[in-house]
Amino acid sequence: MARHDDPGGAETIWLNARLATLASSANGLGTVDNGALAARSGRIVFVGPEEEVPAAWRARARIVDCVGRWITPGLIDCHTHLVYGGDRAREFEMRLAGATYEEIARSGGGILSTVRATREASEEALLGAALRRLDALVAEGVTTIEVKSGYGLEEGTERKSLRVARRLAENRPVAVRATLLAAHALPPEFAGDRAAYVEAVAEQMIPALAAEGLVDAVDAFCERIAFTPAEVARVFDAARGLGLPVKLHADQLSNGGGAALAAKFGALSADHLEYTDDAGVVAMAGAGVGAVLLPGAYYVLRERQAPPVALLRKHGVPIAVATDSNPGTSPLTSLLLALNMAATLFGLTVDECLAGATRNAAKALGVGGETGTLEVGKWADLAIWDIERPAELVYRLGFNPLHARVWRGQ
Ligand code: DI6
Ligand code: FE
Repeated sequence: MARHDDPGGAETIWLNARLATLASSANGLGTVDNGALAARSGRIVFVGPEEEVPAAWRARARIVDCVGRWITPGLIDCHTHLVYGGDRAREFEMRLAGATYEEIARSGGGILSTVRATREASEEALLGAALRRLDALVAEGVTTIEVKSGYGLEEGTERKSLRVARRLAENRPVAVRATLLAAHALPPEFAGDRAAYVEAVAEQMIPALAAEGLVDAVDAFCERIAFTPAEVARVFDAARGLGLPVKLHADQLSNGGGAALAAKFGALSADHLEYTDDAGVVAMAGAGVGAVLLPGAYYVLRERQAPPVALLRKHGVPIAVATDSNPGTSPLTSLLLALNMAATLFGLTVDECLAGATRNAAKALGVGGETGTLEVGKWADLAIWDIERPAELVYRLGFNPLHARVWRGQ
């Protein structure tokens, strides 16, 4: 178990805790029954059995008695579209009346209706709406979140959305990874000229927004109703040329070869994957691409084909779970509910769900060296839970057992 004989000691020590470290070297959740965790300067400096905490540290640190509560890594929601204008409640009613998601999208609703609302909204209005959604996630112990643009589809609104993503981190104690998803849908101005939009994304938007420091990764939606593999490849070439990592909405509604495409570009993750086949999973495994499962969208769209969990396990692909929080297919702001859905609808185990919202989610964002497990050297991002056993985090619906959240040791 990780110990640390650092003479610098600790600022805060959490004692009398049960730990689920999620360390990859450990089995299962990496549990420690009579555990303690210590932090200094926002980093974990000790994690392990309580009796191994250096006595000299205890004398000087702030002590928090956890009274037997469980500590997990702070949760990570590694796939959200949190910044958008308006809502799609009317479309929800249309789908209840029988319209399909693809029909609504093809008739100018869907993503494009949110694009109109997002273009019209002020930056302040977008920030205010996104903060309300973020607060729901933070209240469940989320300490890192990914936020995609993709409801602007022109440079100004993509910039506005990414700026809001950055400002979320200034307004709340949470780490935000901002992802440019300009290749989310074809904007109406380019309806007759797909190639010109793809060129504008690759040649103008990615370089300009990256130069402004607004882009941590580039994403695309590879689908019949969105972009072809060749179009995505053009976008990814531009991103990789600037040294930006990529990720992909892959094989959500049909098998379009998205998983293999993500593998070809060494993507951080391929997300959704309902229709991914064996060859796609093998390609992901070979290229070290993580899987991000999004059961909220599967549930809302009443999909019938679950992602190939058995294949992902067989080939050792790390599985993450996220909310996909977005106004159309996953108006979900509970990562705990996403975990329950991943277990109930996709058959993930409790251990897989918890790894999926911590260690593997960090990997899917390229921040696995910094957060996602309780290990010495990582950020002291913690969730402290009023539960008797970790399965409670997955099994309940609509109940939040968070006792406290710690971000960077605070
Ligand atoms: N896949 C999704 O499920 C969302 N985006 C995507 O690429 C849907 C976004 C929306 O309908 O607004
Ligand atoms: Fe998405």
